[in-house]
Amino acid sequence: MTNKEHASCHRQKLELLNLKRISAPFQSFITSLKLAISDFKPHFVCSILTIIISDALFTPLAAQNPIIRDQFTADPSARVFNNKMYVFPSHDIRAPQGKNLRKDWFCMEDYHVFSSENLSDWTDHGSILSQYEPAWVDSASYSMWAPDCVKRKGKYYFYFPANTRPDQNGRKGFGIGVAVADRPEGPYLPQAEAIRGVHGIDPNVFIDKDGQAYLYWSQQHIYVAKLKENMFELDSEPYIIPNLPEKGLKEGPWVFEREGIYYLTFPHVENKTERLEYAVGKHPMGPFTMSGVIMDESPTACWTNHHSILEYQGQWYLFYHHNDYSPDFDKNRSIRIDSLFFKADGSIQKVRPSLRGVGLTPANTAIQPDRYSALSPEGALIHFIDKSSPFEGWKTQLNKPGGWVQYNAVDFGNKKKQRVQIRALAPQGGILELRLNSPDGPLLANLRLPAGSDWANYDFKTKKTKAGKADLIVLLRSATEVEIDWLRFQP
Ligand code: FUB
Repeated sequence: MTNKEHASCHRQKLELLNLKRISAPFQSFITSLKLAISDFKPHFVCSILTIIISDALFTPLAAQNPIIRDQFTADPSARVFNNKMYVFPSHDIRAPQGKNLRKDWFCMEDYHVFSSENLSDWTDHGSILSQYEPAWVDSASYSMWAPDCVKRKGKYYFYFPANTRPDQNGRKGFGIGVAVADRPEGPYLPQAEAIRGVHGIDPNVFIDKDGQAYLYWSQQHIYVAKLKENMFELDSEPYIIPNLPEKGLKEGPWVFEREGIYYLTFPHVENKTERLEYAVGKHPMGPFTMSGVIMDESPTACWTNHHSILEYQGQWYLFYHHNDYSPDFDKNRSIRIDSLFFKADGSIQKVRPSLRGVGLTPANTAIQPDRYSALSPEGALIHFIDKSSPFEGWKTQLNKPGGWVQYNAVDFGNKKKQRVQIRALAPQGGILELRLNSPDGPLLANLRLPAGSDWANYDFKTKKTKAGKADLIVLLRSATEVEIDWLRFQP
């Protein structure tokens, strides 16, 4: 092996060993490979490494917002268990008739759990717990608010708030209970009683490096207490975390640690609605110092925001919610993901809420331009496909020549995509151009849509344009209006 070959092999080895976005089954393979490196001949190792690097070793992580598209979801507590992303959200529903429930308030009967390996395709594992199961819950209250779940010694502990049954004095209020399972998907068995000494909502559990677990929750203030080894009982008196904003509601604590800094993050109403803020400290119980805003108030006035922050395959993510499918009623929410970045000093860069979501979207999946990253100032609008049936999703309406929509970060791969399919509606026919990176960027395809009074799928040939990884622009060239549901490229 020459020096040059050796250097290149060494570089490949380093790249490989430092790669973080490696799919789960490959992680154990790579560990074995690391062990084997000293035993095998360098040429042999190098060829294996080359094959691995160039092949399907990465799990492409991508998501368009909102991520769950067939039901309302809110208050996302995201966790990585066994190399897979799980989300434990609240499950908003419309208040059922005849139950004496407020029509203008939160209504939650049960919890579902969702999992995904690529952040795009989510499996709904169904209902894991309902208000009818835990003995201590008022089963007519529809108050299964924001939960959390942690893994400890092979068991999964699901923490949830709910209205308690009235006590001997008729007193009710929010308690926090625990249900236990052997798998993240359940079945979960609830404890008969709520955790003693805890009154409030929005439980969050953080397990420190030394194995000590802490329970955080909110009730006007943000509280913390140590949890006993059994994870059901407090091991210290509830403690109100001081030095947080005094004015305005605080709730939804989420604590994590990164490089020795403990981040206490929470929604807080500084002005009119909730924004996500954070404080940092050197210990899970503080003291904490207020450090900034993670996400501003919703521009469309969704009153709550509730979030979680975690790292998955080398990237940090913010899970949060917005009332995407219910613009007129902000108690029916939907969960979203956006990427989160730290500055060199450990402070968190503000996250701008997006429809586009995260990651590189593979060109052969249904790209929804209505989950855009930019729109032309005129001639481009987003609407529900059918306002009376929001879960059918949205459409992009291009109604002025030159109007465009940009959907960033599409992965067209190494080989040219020969064809593009589009689902569109063009009552008078119309011409669209697909361009790369900007409205006057390289032309990828010219789509001449025939007149049609209904939605239809059309198939076109693409130009010989090299695309690679690029932003996709869909531009209206004709004077006639075109509506677009999705488009997808094919080899
Ligand atoms: O989902 C009900 C409540 O709204 C949560 O418990 C709060 O954090 C807020 O998101």
